[in-house]
Amino acid sequence: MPMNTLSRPLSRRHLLLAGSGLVAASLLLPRGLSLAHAAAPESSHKLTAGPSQARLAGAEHPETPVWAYNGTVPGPEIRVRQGDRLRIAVTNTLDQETTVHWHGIRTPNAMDGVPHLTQKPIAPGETFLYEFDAVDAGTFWYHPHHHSTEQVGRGLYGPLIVEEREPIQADRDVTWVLDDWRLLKDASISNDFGNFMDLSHGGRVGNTVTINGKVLDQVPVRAGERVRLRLINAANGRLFGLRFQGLRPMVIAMDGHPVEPHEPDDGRVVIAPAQRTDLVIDMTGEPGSRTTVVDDFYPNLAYRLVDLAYADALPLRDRPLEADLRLPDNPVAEPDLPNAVRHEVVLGGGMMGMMAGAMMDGTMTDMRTMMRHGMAWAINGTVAHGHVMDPIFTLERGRTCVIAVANDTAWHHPMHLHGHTFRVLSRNGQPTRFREWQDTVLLAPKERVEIAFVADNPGDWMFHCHILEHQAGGMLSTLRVA
Ligand SMILES: [Cu+2]
Repeated sequence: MPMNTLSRPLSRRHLLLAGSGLVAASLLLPRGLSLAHAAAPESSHKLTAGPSQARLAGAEHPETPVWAYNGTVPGPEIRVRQGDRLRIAVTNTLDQETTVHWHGIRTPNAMDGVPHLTQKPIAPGETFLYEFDAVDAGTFWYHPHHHSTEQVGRGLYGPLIVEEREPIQADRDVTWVLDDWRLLKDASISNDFGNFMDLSHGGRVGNTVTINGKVLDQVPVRAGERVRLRLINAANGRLFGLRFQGLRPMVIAMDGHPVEPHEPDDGRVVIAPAQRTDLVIDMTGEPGSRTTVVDDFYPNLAYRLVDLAYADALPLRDRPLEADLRLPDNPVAEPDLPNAVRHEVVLGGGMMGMMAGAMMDGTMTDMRTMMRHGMAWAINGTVAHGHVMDPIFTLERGRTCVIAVANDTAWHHPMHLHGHTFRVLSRNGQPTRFREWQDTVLLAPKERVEIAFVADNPGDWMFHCHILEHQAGGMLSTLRVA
């Protein structure tokens, strides 16, 4: 006899839900079947993309004309609690079309902000309402997915923080959005976006690095305090390798998702374009002292990013807090590896690569001709033009997929998958230590990486390099979940 679900004995899961109410219940429902419309607290926001001015480089330099959300770089920090329903009205006052992509958030496909693939771009003067549930807690960000090299490069981005229902203990929760800019002598932005040099090499790397839209000399800290520092790399092409001299930062989340708390390899926090890293740092220095944060990702180009300047006040505590650093898991489906379908993705092209040619607009095209058309990269032998294309493969909904990605180029590529969060299983055949959840995985030159995820979010999803010039130069693809 069929049983009414309400008459079933309560499972542990139901008991857990009973304690946390309907909001939590909506988190565990299959995607697309959300009760949250009725139950979740709503969080409404307005973003207006348009021209503005920002004092990026300090008082001794003129203001820089930028494109910004609500007039500021970065745009406003949107901060909600896990399970909230976000309603964000985006108005376009630029003189070109735009969209907004909610990077790392597992939204329904129609809310993913990919022009022509998931929505009609927002025309100048128009408003589009994005609406989705914040299913996962963590550090995310938002940015256009249309003409990204220029729109992101001129300052259109902002942080989106989803707080855990039970956050870890810290004295302060601080966000640093990192970016770099190519500024001319008058502090205006060099308008050589998408030039072929950047596009075929490492992307657009600037000459001015900002934290939250400003070149900073120092940030104030207090001896003895515990800071949760959320790093977001919003740069087009620059990778960061941060050393917090004299301190021992602990990585607690990658791309927003919890990871076994650990010290970064070699004490250096590497963060590629679009990636996020949450750190916990105990400020163990003396009152009145300073310590330096150095970025030495490019070894010959190491520089001082900023100083941490301790207040003269007595230490907040004698020794570091003993509170647990582990964040609660997000409701991401665990990959079923024994029954996974496997696919291979090969990244090719770029300068100093071996690629002879690739399929471009349906025709086999040699590298020289590709370059004449301003294209330089391929995924599985195909150069992508725009966002609408045949998927490189189709996944059955609910099935686990393992993708073996091989970087056949001489360059770094942070590869971003939309709509899903994956585990990074291995690098060059060696299992990863933390099987970290990510939405953007960095591949070093010639590196091979395996990722795994449950294809539980239906739609056509981008899988692309987040060095925005590589994306513009052809390094993007889609995969379909049907
Ligand atoms: Cu790339």
